[in-house]
Amino acid sequence: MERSLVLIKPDAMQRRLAGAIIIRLEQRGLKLVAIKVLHLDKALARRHYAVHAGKPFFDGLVDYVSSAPIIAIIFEGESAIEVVRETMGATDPAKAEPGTIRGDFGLDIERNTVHGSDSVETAEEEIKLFFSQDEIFNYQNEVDD
Ligand code: IDP
Ligand code: MG
Repeated sequence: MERSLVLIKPDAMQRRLAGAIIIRLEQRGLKLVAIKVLHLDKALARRHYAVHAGKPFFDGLVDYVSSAPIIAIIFEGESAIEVVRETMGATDPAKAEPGTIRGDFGLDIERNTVHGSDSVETAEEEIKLFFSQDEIFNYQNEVDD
């Protein structure tokens, strides 16, 4: 079973889209196993996006994701990483398919509403940045059977 770290980014929180986004991911069959509201400080924002350090958009991205509270969620399920990425759509909302979260709600390539892990390895690292073990829940959904 895979896990993906999802962030509901400041632009979505500002527009009260958190519920609409969570519903879409639950409806794909993903199980919510951890969730919290937090205000990222710049140090954590830089660590989370470390792979983009040095790119022209890095400083702006760090300012944006630390500008207001966000929600961090762990979704679990079969192929959770791919399912989340498909449901989010392309990075640039203008290129994302209609019906995807970013296609429907994204504002621009930076303020694109959600984050989802891009591989099993990055998911593990990202989950450790945001959650301790006792904040992550193991439980069965009856529909799983
Ligand atoms: P992803 O979120 O689809 O994995 P990445 O390329 O990993 O996309 O970029 C991380 C985040 O950085 C994006 O979600 C977006 O918020 C921001 N970003 C990516 N490319 C640009 C850009 O060209 N200008 C401004 N912000 C960008
Ligand atoms: Mg990425």
